[in-house]
Amino acid sequence: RQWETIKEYEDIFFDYYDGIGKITINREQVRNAFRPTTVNNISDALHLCREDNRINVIVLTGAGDKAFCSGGDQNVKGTGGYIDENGIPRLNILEVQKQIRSMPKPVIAMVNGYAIGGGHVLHVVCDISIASENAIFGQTGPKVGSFDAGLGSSYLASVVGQKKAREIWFMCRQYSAAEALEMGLVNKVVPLDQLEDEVVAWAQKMQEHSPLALRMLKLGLNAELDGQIGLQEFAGNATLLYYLTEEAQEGKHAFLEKRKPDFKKYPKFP
Ligand code: 2NE
Repeated sequence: RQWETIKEYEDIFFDYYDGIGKITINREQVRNAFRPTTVNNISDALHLCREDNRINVIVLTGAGDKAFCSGGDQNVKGTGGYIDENGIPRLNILEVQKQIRSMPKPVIAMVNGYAIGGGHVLHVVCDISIASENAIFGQTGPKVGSFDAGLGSSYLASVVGQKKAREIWFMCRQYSAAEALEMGLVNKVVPLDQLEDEVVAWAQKMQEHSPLALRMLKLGLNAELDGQIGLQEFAGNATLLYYLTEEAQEGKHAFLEKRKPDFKKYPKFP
């Protein structure tokens, strides 16, 4: 499979193949932990994925065969967050979580090893998680002086249920891929050497389907959980669909032509 580089970054690879934009965290020496540079790189690549018409599905993964992502890089954790090159503490991984959630295209986590701490949250917020048999899942926050009580807890509870979400956070245990599948935390588990083939097959299947339908479904599934912000995202997309109608065009034309709009001629559906 010939992946083509979309853009070069310091901490990630960003590649394209057959409608898929693949973001790979490339910090194997720290089990693909993220530092502020990594987060900025992912955020920029996600922005490009949103804008690029060739890209229909996004895949997020980690380099090598040991880790998807081990969360925040503890080497640069300071007072108030993870310290960037200017000495400013940041928690901007939360922005990346929001970008994934509001991305109007499916995002698949290709979990190729440890998904731990903030790395676990990253796969949780993706739409689909496909894991290799060696993948290991878990939160460590309360053990290392951190927590994600946002999507990392509330959305996790929507995925695996309240009791299990509390267990995952309170006990800080590690779970095998088989256990993750059992609790509905991942969609499928395959041998590591088949992981990318499986993910590409899922991405190709999704691309056979209507992108607008997938987009509205994702937003609807989010909206139920996201309160007024979920409604805002959903309504924004309803506006997009409305703007595609002649009825909406009539309002604009009437204004520009300084006449009364005639909305009566458009069909009303029961
Ligand atoms: C991931 C895990 C379980 C892997 O274990 P293992 O035995 O396969 O590898 P090892 O030896 O622990 O790690 C290999 C190298 O990677 C570094 C290690 O320090 C080690 O370095 P060397 O000794 O070879 O020099 N490494 C691994 N994870 C790192 C990390 N996150 N930061 C910096 N260096 C790391 C095991 O390594 C592990 O448990 N890692 C720590 C997981 C963790 O606690 N992550 C932070 C959670 S908090 C968070 O992510 C967060 C949040 O809660 C809220 C907002 C934002 C972030």
